[in-house]
Amino acid sequence: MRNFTCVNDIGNIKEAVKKAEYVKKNPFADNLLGKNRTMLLIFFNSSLRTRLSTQKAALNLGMNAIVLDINQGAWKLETELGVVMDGDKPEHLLEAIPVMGSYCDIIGVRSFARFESKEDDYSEKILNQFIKYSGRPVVSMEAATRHPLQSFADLITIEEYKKRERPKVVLTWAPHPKPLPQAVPNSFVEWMKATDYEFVITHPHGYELSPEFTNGCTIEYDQKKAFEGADFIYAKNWSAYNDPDYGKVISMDKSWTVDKEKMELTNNGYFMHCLPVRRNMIVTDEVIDSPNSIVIPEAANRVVSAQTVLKEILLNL
Ligand code: AN0
Ligand code: CP
Repeated sequence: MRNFTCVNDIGNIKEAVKKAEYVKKNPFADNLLGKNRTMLLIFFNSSLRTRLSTQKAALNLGMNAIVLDINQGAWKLETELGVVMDGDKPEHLLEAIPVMGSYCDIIGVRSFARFESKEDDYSEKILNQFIKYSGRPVVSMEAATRHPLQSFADLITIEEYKKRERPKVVLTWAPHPKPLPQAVPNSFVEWMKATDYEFVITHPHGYELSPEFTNGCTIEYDQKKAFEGADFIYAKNWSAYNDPDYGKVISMDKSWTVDKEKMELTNNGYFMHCLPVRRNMIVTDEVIDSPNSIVIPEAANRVVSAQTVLKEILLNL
């Protein structure tokens, strides 16, 4: 593996889960692999889990980690090509990226969808510039369309908790006051499609995700019907994908909040969410505080997914 930006980069998914299980059981087995190597983590957006778990993963592999928050202390970066730079941005990505590459061996990048242009977001304009100009392996720490380190951790978590070979997994939209990217659900769909699980997506009309991701998936507009017999409920809000509403909140329908009554329709199912989560919008206190909520072990597995990925990249440097 050189870059890690989507499910295809991980190769065989069953082997990837086995590698992750090994990493989880033996977190310091490769603590010399990253000796004298530096990982640079670049954040264009806020983060708690990704920031900490990816650093922890790098440290477990013996790497040094440097973190840069682009919006706090760095020069504002121009991202458009061919513009006259007479505005408020003193530096262009075209210089900044290779300079950052010269200081490290692996680059992690977090750059969310900006919702200014669907085409720019869905062509992964920023992430691809890092791949093109940094000269280094690039790891997506949530880009415009995907969050693969999260999805890999989600898969590892489902494999740990599943009680039957082919569990029923349901991705449900839930309400949220601010527009959020489609990256987490897109990515989750992509990883679930790579398994042999029974997988169902449920959301209100108008919240259809890009067919590039959901092609071939079962979509059920009746949330309660979707929940019936589910082993895992994966809740997430996302903003509209379809034009003319791209990037907008078109409904905050609280009847979609995950509550106890709906969880009772499931097969004693587990509740999952990538976090951060807004309580009593996405999910009631009662559900997230219940023994069936596995959001904390899910977040803990972010170290495991990151370490498994970084180890593969280091082995191929
Ligand atoms: C982000 C999102 O929905 O993509 C990050 C989730 C990991 N969430 C927020 O911005 C609240
Ligand atoms: N789940 C996740 O990526 O969380 P952060 O945004 O806090 O990194």
